[in-house]
Amino acid sequence: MKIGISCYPTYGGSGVVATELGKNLANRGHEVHFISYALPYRLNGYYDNIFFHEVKVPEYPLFEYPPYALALATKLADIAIHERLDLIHTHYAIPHATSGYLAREMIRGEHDLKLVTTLHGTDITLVGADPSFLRITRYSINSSDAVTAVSNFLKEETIRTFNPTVPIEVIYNFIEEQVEQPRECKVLRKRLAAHGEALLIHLSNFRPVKRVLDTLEITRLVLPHHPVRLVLIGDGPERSVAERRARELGIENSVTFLGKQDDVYRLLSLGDIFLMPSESESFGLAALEAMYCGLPCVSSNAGGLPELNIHGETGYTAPVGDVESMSRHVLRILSEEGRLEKMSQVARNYALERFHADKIIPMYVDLYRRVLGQSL
Ligand code: GMT
Repeated sequence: MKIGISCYPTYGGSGVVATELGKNLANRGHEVHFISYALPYRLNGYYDNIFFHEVKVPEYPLFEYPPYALALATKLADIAIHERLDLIHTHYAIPHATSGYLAREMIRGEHDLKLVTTLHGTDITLVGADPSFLRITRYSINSSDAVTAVSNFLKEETIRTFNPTVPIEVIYNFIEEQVEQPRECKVLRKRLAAHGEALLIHLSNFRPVKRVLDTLEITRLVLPHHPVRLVLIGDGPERSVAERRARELGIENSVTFLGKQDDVYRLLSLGDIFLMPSESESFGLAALEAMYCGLPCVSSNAGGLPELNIHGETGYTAPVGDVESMSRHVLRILSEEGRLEKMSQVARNYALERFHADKIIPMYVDLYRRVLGQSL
């Protein structure tokens, strides 16, 4: 198949999923065209069967708000015709699904193009539900030839908020096995945890919804009972707030801010426990990647997280903001004989058994074939 993929190219779960999906499809012999305003950040290097098309929005003094959605729609239509694309798979409804819809309609009669939309989270729970976008998000969902959501939670939220007229299929996010095996980076671990302390890891885009400050509170509560270091990976609006809060709490010497990093699997593999105290999370891709690296996850029970982090097995969940319970869970994992090792193994096995790319990617391929009317 010839597949166009439109996504956000920046650090963020939806772009990561779209990029890994494209790489995987290309490996399976499909031709993949990424269409976005910049090269997706995990698309580093040369890949057979993958092509990138940059969307440019011309500058014009009248454009206080550059119309990216229109430039994207035009580019999608052009690429669909020139490359004879079978379908476009848009990730994150706003504006990608709308641009995909416009592209399909623009070339109707000239080229038959299908539109698949994957909903990722805040496009439904936050931005799409805003009155400024609600109607067009619903319209774009209903106009897609197929729609998927990354968790049951997100499917239910979509139905509740948009009452769509089309079915929403759940296709979970996935992990790709890495060449470098987890837990191989002993030297780097020694540098981060020079005194042999346990490493708590958090990875996010530091938006308020991630509740990064809770990771500091958890660390403060754990420190008197067990030596730990909190390693924060990523950057975003709450980074400087978190740096200040670490100093206010007097735990700055036990916290390391690494900023944005490319090699997240390597860094995750150094850790002992992953913290994800999010306010809202449709899935929690970073938690899945951490589980694959063998880290039990202490998370909130928001959104789709309990579909991934099984309380008492792959880690623990607690209500949003309940940092006392989360710190107790961290201590339990670190203090009880053999618990860290056991949970680490269960977390990794669960990630591999349930969310392995080899299991999930064929679901997308089947969906594409159904949409195209091809026999499976
Ligand atoms: O969580 C973010 O801030 C990024 C956002 C995105 O769209 O890039 O992530 C959403 O999609 C990810 C991939 O499907 C999910 O793993 C995240 O849970 C989801 N974020 C939220 O629902 C807040």
